[in-house]
Amino acid sequence: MKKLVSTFFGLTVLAVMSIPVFAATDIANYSWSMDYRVVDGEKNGQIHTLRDGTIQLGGTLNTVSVDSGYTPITSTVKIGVFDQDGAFSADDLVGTIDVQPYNMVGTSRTFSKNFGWFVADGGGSDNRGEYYLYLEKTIDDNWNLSGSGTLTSTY
Ligand SMILES: [Ca+2]
Ligand SMILES: [Ca+2]
Repeated sequence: MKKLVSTFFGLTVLAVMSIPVFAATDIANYSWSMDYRVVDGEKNGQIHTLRDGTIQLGGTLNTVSVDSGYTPITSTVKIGVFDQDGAFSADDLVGTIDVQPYNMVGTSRTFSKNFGWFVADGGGSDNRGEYYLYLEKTIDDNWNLSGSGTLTSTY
């Protein structure tokens, strides 16, 4: 019985390990800083072209400094990933993640989220999407932030 279990386990490990052989990943690096309430990656020209696939966002969010009048509790940052969709239709939201910065200057926290499989442009022409980050707080809480990380597509 013991032998049967270990054999089965061995086969499972083999199956899992074989997956990366067929997968490739596009990796885009991003960075931003937020002194007010909104950072629009599209406006800032940070557009990342990735193949259609499983889209993942990972990174760190740094608490950089405070301005006078800062709130005791930091406001949550909603980070959205969008796919540009041309001039005549709204960009498509891939997904969002809420991250609350630590309320201490000089600290940083990490985050990651898997948004699942995403097909850009409704399955259009080149099997690629043009992605950007859009970050927003509900108020300017006078905490100044920065962040960096990767946006990846595994296909
Ligand atoms: Ca500020
Ligand atoms: Ca697009």
